[in-house]
Amino acid sequence: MVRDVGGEPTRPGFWRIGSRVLDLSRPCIMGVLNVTPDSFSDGNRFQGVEQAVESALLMVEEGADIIDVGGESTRPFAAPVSEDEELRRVIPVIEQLAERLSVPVSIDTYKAAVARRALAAGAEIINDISGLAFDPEMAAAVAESGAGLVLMHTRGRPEIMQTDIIYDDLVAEVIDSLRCSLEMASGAGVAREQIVVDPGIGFGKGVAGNLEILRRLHEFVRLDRPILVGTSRKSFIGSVLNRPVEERIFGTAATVALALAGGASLFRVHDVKAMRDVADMAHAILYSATG
Ligand code: PT1
Repeated sequence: MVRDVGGEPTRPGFWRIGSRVLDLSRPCIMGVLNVTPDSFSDGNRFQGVEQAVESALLMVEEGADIIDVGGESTRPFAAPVSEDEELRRVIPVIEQLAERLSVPVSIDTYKAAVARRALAAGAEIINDISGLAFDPEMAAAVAESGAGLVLMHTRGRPEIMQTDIIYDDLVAEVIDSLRCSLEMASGAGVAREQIVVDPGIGFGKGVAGNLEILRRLHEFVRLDRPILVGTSRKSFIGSVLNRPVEERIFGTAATVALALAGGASLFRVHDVKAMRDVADMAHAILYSATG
């Protein structure tokens, strides 16, 4: 069911991903699968692939609708990895997941060459944290494949994005920048139905900025695309609650429930089982038929 929230435009109810259509009338959970060397216990690359696949299968069992595979950390101050190393990390995992999962696989990359190889290996969604800004080939790679596309806002690359977190009007600037990314996508021939937008929580924003985006999330509904948010275990939650990363699950739950109330349809999370329930419960309160 889709209905108006506080007089805002009706939320888009689906997402076209290649030959599939994802139903967004219920909350969509994107499970995070990091395939960086620190994510898995020591051992050879084959063991790493097996562990990654097992953890993806578990997330699907727990209610994930999408598995997001990332081979390069984009958290603040993270150093970039080479294209070859990123490919060595993600391609064997994507090949296995495409074979063994029924849900779509997404590739978290801003490099067009990685995106192309991931799509050939069976990925169906490109999650570009730069909103098409870092690689001029990316828009074409998406257009020619028909893949789903996540356009996220960041200000600058992960190494430097926290060095300038001052904005005149943060929400207006992030919305303008996403509008510009949407235009780049359209210009390259990507259909609007292929695209979801993401304000980029923790990317070139301070604690107050992240909170403001979540408080004013309903304003992003004006972009007329489904909204994805990635708040899971992030440092702004740690700052508010004074909790280390392994104790941010309840803080994350609050962000998921309130982002859903603000119009978000998709949630990129680590704790799939918990956030599946949080999102479904918040959704029932807001959208189930009245008794
Ligand atoms: C996100 C996201 C992402 N986040 C999308 N993709 C990360 N579409 C990776 C911290 O402050 O929100 N949306 N891919 C992870 N990035 C961060 C950023 C991790 C900040 C941690 C922090 O702790």
